Amino acid sequence: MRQSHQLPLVGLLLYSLIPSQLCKICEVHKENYSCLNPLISTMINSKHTRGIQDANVLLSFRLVGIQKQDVEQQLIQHIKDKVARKGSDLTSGQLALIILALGECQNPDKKFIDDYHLVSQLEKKFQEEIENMGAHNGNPLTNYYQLSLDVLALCLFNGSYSIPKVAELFDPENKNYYFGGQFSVDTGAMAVLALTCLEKNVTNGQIKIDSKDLECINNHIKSLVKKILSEKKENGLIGNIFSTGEAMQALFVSSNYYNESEWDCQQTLDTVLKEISHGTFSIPTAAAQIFPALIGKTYLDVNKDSPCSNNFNISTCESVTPTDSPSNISVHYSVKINETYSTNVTVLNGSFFLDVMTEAQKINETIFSFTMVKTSWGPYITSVQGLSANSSKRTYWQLLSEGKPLSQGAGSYLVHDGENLEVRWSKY
Ligand code: CBY
Repeated sequence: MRQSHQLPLVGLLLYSLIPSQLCKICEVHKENYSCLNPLISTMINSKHTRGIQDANVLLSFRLVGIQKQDVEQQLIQHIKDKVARKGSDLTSGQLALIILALGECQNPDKKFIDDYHLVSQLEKKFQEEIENMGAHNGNPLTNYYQLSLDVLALCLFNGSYSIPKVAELFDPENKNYYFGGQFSVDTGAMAVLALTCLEKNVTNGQIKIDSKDLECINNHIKSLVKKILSEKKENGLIGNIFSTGEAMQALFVSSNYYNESEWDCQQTLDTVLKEISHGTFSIPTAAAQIFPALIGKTYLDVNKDSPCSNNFNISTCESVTPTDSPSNISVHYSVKINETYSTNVTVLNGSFFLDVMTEAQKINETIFSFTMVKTSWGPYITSVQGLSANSSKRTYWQLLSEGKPLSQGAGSYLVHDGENLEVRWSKY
């Protein structure tokens, strides 16, 4: 009895031996905020597709302090409608994002979180993820990126969850951090944010935790940070351009786990700014996910009790639409299961991967038929030739060009004349 009472104290003591958070944050200076205008335009002009992207955008608006009443009200309304219409169909991570977005800073939408019992719904969905792992060879219903979002939201909004279970699940060697053997920086970064939230709640006395679990969580963070840093590229990006924002957030909150010499934050920032000027963040979710880190914010700054800020004076810039010459291009398209089925497809210059798939389907409805669902990143291909992706079996349709996996989805990858495109039945 006495001993179990001492355990949390030992944990606290252990934690206090770790050097205090140095908070190494590099950020875009106020006078250069105009470099961020393309991101704001993408988010504002997002035409509000009523998808989960609205939650990503609202969270980003509130976290960085963009107050644009009309846009914000629309986003909030869409999110609320979505919860009311298909609350129980939402995936765990979607619900977690909605809680983070509606609950950030002092606003009247908190009542909605309570009225719809969103936090207890999330507790239930998180539990279902864990149960699915038990029944399906360690595979969650969704993925570890979403499980991390779940833990983060439960941690920030005082939900309940089992800490020893979280410590066990988030072991950095767990296969769910990897897709086809490749460490997923997005996933690792989100896990670092979630685990750091737990760690912070221990230090500020909000939760009590067994010293063994705390040590375990500290070790997980340390090892995940190492894996994230080992995905740093020569130009400073971490993973790829779309994971870099979240990796930056993870590195901001974990600066006592690595040396200053291990990461040149300014170089990363400069490369991201260059990509912004090239129009790389044309998807609202992409813009929303990169933005917080650029002004030194992280998802751990989500705080239901702090006043909402206003940092940006918005001059809505119209987005530039590239002028496409109306010429045709021709590409080679293949579907690979065991056999490979191929065809040549002619599409307009400026077409996306999805347009090629649609054209191929017109050529042969049986061989090239496909289905898709809308996600916050655009269309996700769920089946080809009637063969469906399945999370519990870790199967999916991978998109490739010249034999290399793409880092964009079917709705945003621009195809080129003479290119060899492929959708391949794969395991991750
Ligand atoms: N979000 C999620 O649940 C998604 C989490 C995520 C890690 C996500 C990337 C990162 C993020 N920031 O949102 C993710 N992708 C996952 C988990 C997955 C797997 C989805 C299945 C599951 N169990 O949930 C899976 C199958 C491994 C996967 N991604 C596949 C693909 C390919 C999709 C092809 C198709 N069938 O349509 C594709 C195109 C890779 C390929 N070459 O086949 C792909 N993903 C890409 C490119 C991406 C990036 C999108 C970038 C872009 N500009 O479009 C990504 C940001 C993301 C979305 N995937 Co996945 C990763 C990156 O490049 N940094 C939570 C929810 C609430 O929104």
